[in-house]
This record gives sequence, structure tokens and C-alpha cells, in this order.
Amino acid sequence: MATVTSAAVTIPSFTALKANTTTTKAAATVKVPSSSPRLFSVKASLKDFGVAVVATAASAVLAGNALAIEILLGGDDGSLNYVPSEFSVAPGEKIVFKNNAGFPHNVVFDEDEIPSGVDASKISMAEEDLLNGPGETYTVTLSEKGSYSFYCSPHQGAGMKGKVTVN
Ligand SMILES: [Cu+2]
Repeated sequence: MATVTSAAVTIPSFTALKANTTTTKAAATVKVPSSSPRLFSVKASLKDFGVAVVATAASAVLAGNALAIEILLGGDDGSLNYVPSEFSVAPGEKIVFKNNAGFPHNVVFDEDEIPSGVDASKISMAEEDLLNGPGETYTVTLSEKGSYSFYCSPHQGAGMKGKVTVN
């Protein structure tokens, strides 16, 4: 967090210096090379930070990592669905399930409808484990190619299920 704070300070002061180029040219010339590597390191650490907080801040992850997809739990119209309910990802891509409406929800993979050799319990939430609050997330990464079906245990009867293809 210290790095993030210093970024917030560094960037505006650098911009201010640039605006005054005519009068403080010497100072600006000295500052530019020292600021540039700093900006790079800030960017790099923000990226790491985003990955570290994957479970709580899906939007930060999505901003910092192109290899992620966000699936909403519950439609804006109140429907008990995954939105979208069918999608494809690359092996290792993060799938971030995010509570949207009509919760509690969860994500349980069907052991009979996942590639053989994959342990359903390792990629699923427990049947009784629920996302209760708005914006809560569950993130999973699938590495084996194939088709995976999953459902929400509280709303399985209402048809809340989905399918992801890893290819
Ligand atoms: Cu549900």
C-alpha cells in the first residue's frame, strides 16, 4: 500500500513540473529520468497487488489482468441465472463469479460433467458454502481442457446452472 500512496503523490507533482517547463527547465530535466523508472515500478506493483486481492476485488483484477472473465451471479432482472451461463475460457484463465442479485449463490461443479481426472471438490465451493453479500466473489482457474457443468446449490431446482468450455 505504501507504493500506491507514493504513486498518488508522484504523478501530480510530475505533471505540475511539466506544465512549468519554461521556468524550471533545469529542475524538470533532472526530475524526469528519476520519475520514469518509478512510474514503471508502480505499475508493476499495482499488477501484483491486483493478483493478490483476487478474492475480494474482482474489478481490480479485471483491470490489471486480461486473462480473466467475470460471471455475474443473478441477473439484473432478478432471474436466478449465471450471466452469461455458457462461456469459454483459456486454460488457466481466471473465472471470477461475482454476486449480483438474488443471492445467496454458490458455484458447485458437477463431478459427472467435468473432464475425467479433475477433482470436482478442488474447483467447487462446498454445497453449504454461500456468497451472501453483494459483490462477493468466488474465483476458480481451470487448467484441463474440456467442458465443465456447474450449478448453484440453493437454486439448482430453479435452473441456476452453467457450462464453461476450456479450450
Ligand atoms: Cu443461486
